[in-house]
Parts: sequence; C-alpha cells; structure tokens
Amino acid sequence: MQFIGDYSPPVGRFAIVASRFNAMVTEALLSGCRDALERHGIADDRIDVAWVPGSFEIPLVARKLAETGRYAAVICLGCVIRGETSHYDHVAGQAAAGVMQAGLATGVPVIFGILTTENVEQALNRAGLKSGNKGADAALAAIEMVNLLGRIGG
Ligand code: INI
Repeated sequence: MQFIGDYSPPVGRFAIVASRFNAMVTEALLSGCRDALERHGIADDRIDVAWVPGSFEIPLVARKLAETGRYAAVICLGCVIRGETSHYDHVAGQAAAGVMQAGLATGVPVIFGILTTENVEQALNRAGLKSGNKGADAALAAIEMVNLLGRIGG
C-alpha cells in the first residue's frame, strides 16, 4: 500500500497567513500562492487571508485558523532577511518551530512558506524573479498534503 498526495483539486477552504514585514516580497508570495491555488481549482471565494505584523506572529494566527476546523490547510507566507535584523535567528527559528507546532497540534497541514534569506535580492528572486515563487510552491505543498491526508483518512 502506498499513500500518495497529488495535485488534483481538493475540497475545502484554504487559509493564508501573510506577514506585512517586507511587504513587497510577501505580497508577491501571496500573489503566486493565490495564482497556484486558482490554477488547481481553488477559486478565490474559497481562500481567506489573515495579515499579521511580522513572521514572528504567524504561528499563533495559523494555529487559531487551523483550530476553527474550517480549513483544509493553512499556508504561512513571510520573509525574514538576515541583513536587516540582529534577531534574525530568533524570528526565523521561532516562526519555523511555531508553524510546525501548529500543524502537529491541530492535525491540519500548516505549510511553511516563509523565506529566510541573507539579503533582499535573494528574497525577491524567490518571490517571482529568478528562482520561482515560494508562495506558489507553498500552495502546491498544501494541495498535496490535503490530498495525502484525505487518502490516509482517520
Ligand atoms: N519580521 C519579519 O517577518 N521579517 C523580518 O526580516 C523581521 N526583521 O527584520 O526584524 C521581522 N521582524 C518583526 C517580527 O516578526 C515581529 O513582528 C516583531 O518582533 C513583533 O513581535
């Protein structure tokens, strides 16, 4: 027996938590994410977006949204740039740990679409320039996880 998640259109609603910090980057991630969801059959009226001040605040809101039971998946979008902060390691590390924890605590896929980069150029490259769009990648990961968990059941 093999359980495989695919990219077929899943049922249910999707929540996105987006950080306003480094908004130029996160708005591009959000746009890529919405676009990828839509291309996989998830219309805009099945997507709710919650904005938070910074990536550090993402896990709490992601967990609250997941706990409502209204969402098939919660996608987290943010951007932490090392060059801009001495507390990069705390913000990036706690955001990652909190996103993981939100998924484990609720059983809802909570997807890590938070860029952690050395500089703005790297961030922009991963938000739709040279290296794809991490927001779109996060959308695909969410779809795959929803379909995989649906097949596992329970
Ligand atoms: N938040 C980010 O999302 N990215 C950053 O690069 C960043 N920097 O540079 O500090 C950042 N800081 C804010 C943080 O996420 C919280 O919003 C703030 O500390 C209030 O809790």
